Amino acid sequence: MRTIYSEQHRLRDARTELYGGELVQPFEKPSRAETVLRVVRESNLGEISAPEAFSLEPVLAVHDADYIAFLETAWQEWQDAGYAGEVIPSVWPARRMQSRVPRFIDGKVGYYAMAAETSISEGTWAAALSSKDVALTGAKALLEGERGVFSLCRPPGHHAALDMYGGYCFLNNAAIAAQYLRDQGAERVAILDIDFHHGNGTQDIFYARDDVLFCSLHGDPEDAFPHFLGYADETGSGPGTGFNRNYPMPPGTPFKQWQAALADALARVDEFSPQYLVVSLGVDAFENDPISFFKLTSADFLTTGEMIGELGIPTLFAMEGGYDVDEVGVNVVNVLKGYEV
Ligand code: OKP
Ligand code: ZN
Repeated sequence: MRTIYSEQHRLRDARTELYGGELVQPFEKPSRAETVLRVVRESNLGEISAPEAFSLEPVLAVHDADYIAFLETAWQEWQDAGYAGEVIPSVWPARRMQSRVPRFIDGKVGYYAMAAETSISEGTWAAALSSKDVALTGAKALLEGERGVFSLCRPPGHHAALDMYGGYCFLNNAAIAAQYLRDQGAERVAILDIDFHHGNGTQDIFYARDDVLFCSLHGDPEDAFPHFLGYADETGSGPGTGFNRNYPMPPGTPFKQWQAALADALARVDEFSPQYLVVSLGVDAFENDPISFFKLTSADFLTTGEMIGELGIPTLFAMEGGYDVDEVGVNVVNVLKGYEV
């Protein structure tokens, strides 16, 4: 399987993450992608190629134009305000307040952020742009006839909504790729999100649509980030009713239970008969992940890839989460190797 990778991801190297009331080194850091790339190489998965550059058009097909304009200038506006730290929101349009976009950067940041852990830093926008190029180059390879492609995206994307960033995400790479496949002629595209966290951004973008099926396996929002979306009763709206499926699971969930949810989600995908499948490939469901609470082993990721491969649908794997342990590399490659069996 071909891997698409760009060194530009290194431009996303924030100094701070708000965690437990402290500013810590971010969990979502450059070494994650380097680890995955190393194991891709060592395991001879296939050719590694650089992405081609795409315009903003496929981005604006799923994100709000004013949101994109905000991301482009947020770091500069924060500097112009004279702040010494990285961009962190401190105020939100909470219940019964106005939801118009304020002029000053503090107000804008609060308007466009869905969470506060994700600092916007110098280089973040450039890295986010390159990450979407990695995803789109993978999607294009599927259109050209490849059966499976791995887009080693960083920063990740699945928490980025129509007009919100957070959860380490700025542009929704999987959603951008899925929409691009639609715009290039595919009638139906399915997105399967196996990252430990609910893909609230992807759900948000396609919630009212019946042409993109979204299925997500994740930690129950009662207990896990993003807390305010991802319940099982969120099934879609209007024409999209029935085209959104959430599988929230409790702390300690072992593979057997997770696998049953995966089998159900794959049956939905199969029934939908999409031309393409996009997998939001996070491996933070791993038992030793530092910020998650499922109990998958490295071998379980191989089984996961095999199950996805049995569908026989051309598939784009877009990298999402998976943190701080060496096994991030092996777990990702196991999914991809399992798929290829
Ligand atoms: C991004 B991705 C835990 C706080 C969680 C944000 C997690 C973002 C995950 N105390 N912080 O989906 O892997
Ligand atoms: Zn995650």
